[in-house]
Amino acid sequence: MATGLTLSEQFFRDQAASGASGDLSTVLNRISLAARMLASEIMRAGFVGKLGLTGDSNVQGEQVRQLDIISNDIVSQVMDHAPMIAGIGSEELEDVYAMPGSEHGKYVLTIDPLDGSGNVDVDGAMGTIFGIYRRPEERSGLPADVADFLQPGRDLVAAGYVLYGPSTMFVYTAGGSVHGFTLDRSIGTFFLTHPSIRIPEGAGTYAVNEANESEWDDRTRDMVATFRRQQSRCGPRQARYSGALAADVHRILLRGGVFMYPPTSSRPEGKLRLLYENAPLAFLISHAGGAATDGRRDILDITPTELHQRTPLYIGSSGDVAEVQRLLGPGRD
Ligand code: P6P
Repeated sequence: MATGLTLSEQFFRDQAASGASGDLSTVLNRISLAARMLASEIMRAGFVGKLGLTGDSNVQGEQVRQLDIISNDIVSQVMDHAPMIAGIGSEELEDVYAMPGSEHGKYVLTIDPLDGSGNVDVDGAMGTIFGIYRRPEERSGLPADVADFLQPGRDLVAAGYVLYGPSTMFVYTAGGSVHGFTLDRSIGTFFLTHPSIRIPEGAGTYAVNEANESEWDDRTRDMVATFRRQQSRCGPRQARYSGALAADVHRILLRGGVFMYPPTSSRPEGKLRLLYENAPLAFLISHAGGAATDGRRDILDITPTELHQRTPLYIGSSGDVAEVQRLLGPGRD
């Protein structure tokens, strides 16, 4: 059985250090509860026939899997008991879910409840990605709506991800260091296993779906080829790509490197969503010494104009992200 600092104890240390009221700790503990519930669902999905497609598609136009619905329901149910959360912006919901009776909640939650769910029926890694914003003062008392969410990632108060892999990990920052916790399933408790994570420089992997090459512009094609031919200034890189953003970013956070989802001819704004994928991960990685850009701007400086806005994403070691930017050149329209 694991021992050491638990996730809840770390939340309260963060709270004591910042003199916070405890509301944020409560929200983070609720996310941890949802993560443990979802980890259990994922482990049993194969036995209880919860894999596979529902036959519907979501606001993203993507095929919905049973576990996508289950994960979103778990998040909504768990957050129903967190009156400090006024509303949820979820990948699975077209509009903001305004929490009944929580109009005075101090925070709003952005979340991709089960990122990479396409991996579920091949037993691949998946993740939950989340971000917590403070509501604008003037909106307190009103039902949450999209206006609460149109904030740049730099204004996040906390962000992180849960990784459902061979082990279940909870990796987050509340504005300070990035800490990683591993779930001891036997007692349902997350224990600190990766304190104060700093992303390595000059090592690691590059992650990109090279099957999209025919849809990239020339600069993108040449930039990726430079990494592939081991000719970037960053030195030799192995290629690793899992189809689950949280899993690829986790590898890069621990070993260094860069994840890329460039714009394509069919998706000129990129595939990944700013509010509940790119910005929370950019906030986290920046607190581990890394960087994230859309190819022109720091992800953290982009103020969304809509809930499901997409941007290109290049995220990882600062030196690698700078090299991507150099190779893409400044003059991108
Ligand atoms: P592609 C999963 O669908 C996801 O949103 C991310 O988790 C992942 O990084 C990306 O899309 C994979 O997209 O087009 O390479 O299959």
